[in-house]
Amino acid sequence: MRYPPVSLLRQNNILLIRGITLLFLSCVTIRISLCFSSVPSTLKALSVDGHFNFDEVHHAARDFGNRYQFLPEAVLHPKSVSDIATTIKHIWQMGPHSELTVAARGHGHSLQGQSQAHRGVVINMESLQGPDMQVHPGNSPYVDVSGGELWINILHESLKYGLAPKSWTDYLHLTVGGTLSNAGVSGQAFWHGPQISNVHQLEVVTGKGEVVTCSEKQNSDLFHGVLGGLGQFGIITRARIALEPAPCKVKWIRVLYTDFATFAIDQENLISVEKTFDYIEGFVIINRTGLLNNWRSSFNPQDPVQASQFNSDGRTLFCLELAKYFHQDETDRVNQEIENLLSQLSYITSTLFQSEVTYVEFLDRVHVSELKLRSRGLWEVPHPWLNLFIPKSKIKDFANEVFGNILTETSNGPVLIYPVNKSKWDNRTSIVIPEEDIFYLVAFLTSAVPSSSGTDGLEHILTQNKRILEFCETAHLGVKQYLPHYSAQEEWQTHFGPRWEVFARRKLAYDPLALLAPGQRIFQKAIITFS
Ligand code: ZME
Repeated sequence: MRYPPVSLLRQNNILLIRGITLLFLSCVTIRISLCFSSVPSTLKALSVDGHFNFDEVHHAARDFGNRYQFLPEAVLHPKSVSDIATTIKHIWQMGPHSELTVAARGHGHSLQGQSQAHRGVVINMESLQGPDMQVHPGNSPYVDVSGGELWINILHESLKYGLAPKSWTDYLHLTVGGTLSNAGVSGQAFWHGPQISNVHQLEVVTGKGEVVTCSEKQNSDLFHGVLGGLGQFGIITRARIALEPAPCKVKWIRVLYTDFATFAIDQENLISVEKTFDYIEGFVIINRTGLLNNWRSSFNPQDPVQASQFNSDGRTLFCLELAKYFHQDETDRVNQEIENLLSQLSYITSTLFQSEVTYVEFLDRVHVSELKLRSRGLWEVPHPWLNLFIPKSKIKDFANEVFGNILTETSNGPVLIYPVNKSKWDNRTSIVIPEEDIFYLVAFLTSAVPSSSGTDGLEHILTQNKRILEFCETAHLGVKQYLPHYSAQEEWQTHFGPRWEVFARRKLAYDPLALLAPGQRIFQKAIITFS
């Protein structure tokens, strides 16, 4: 490396801190008030449309991952964007003499405390009201939404106009700001790209408390930085999301393979041709039984005995999952197209399962699993999830080792595996992906379920995750983590590779005190105390 970027950043930080310190030293009264007033009272003095809560803060110390808990000092329930700007500007103006940091919390689905702020301020983004969701029909339709809006609500609102977003996550009870700070990947991503490739404009509150509208044309560096930016450059308060005409119904198809290479060839062909399915995913079946793994019944409750003829003999199976969208009056055409596409695949003939569901039923499918798991107390358990992007050229090596040697028993929760096209990802955004034109998303979505013996299997799952990561490392697979988590800045630099320089420059530009999203553990707020 030509120069150490961390020290560049630290140096710049110190320059900035010096400037601020001079300012404070010249203004004794401000300095005294900052030193001696407690954190809550300075926040209490702020005039906001919503409110701060200093007592009920425990929910904001938890997330879906259920593994890390850091209590914030306060939770802001903002009503307006200016509430967020006022709060951040206040903390920014306190300078490096306070340890206050700020985390935006959407629906709380981070996995390792990314939406938490230890002794800081958590902003409850779902409280943010702002202007109502506004659908704009026309030639290139879009919807303007709050950053705290859930995707499920956007679906229902846009459907009133016969429209819907193009690119999704598997689970829709997540906020717009949350998924756009990561990427937002599901079975549409091979064609439309991730959700961050389907946004026209953002409104962002930076780490200096400035409200900035940004797009490809306007403040484009901030726009690209924030997309996939892990919350490091600003809080997404509004977003303009691309829409398309929505289908009414979906043909939902699953077919099985015993040979991984055959499965992968079919997936790669399907994502590479022009006329193809609207949704392409896949998952691994490792000797499974039990509720979390009961894919057959969740797939088609009307037909509980489907595929029972097929005996896998304890072998690992690979399930290709496909969907084709259509309108009621297009049944003949869609059946013909599906038949054509399926005739080019090499799955085990007796394993074709088809069902027909509404578009909403299809998109909101994971919510069905959620309700089942909740009813059994299996939702609020630790989720030591591991998500990886793996270059196409290495996916066989990965599958052989991981599905052949490391994961030999059933896991609680799905293991997803499907390829996407890099051409649909914008390399100006902050997301880090492998170098190749096609790479796979592999997602180990494991739940640590308490057993009668009192253990929850968490340690075992963490050990397996570690073995998987260590294999990727030693075999030089060129893997990148999705929804990455690291504790040390050196590890983050390795994650970003040549993109670290841009990431660190953007941090200095938009959040120079490192107030935002401290739970990512990429940058640390420098705290200066008087001696
Ligand atoms: C905890 C749980 C996750 C139950 C079902 N899931 C999922 N199922 C299928 N695809 C998913 C998923 N979570 C993310 N993607």
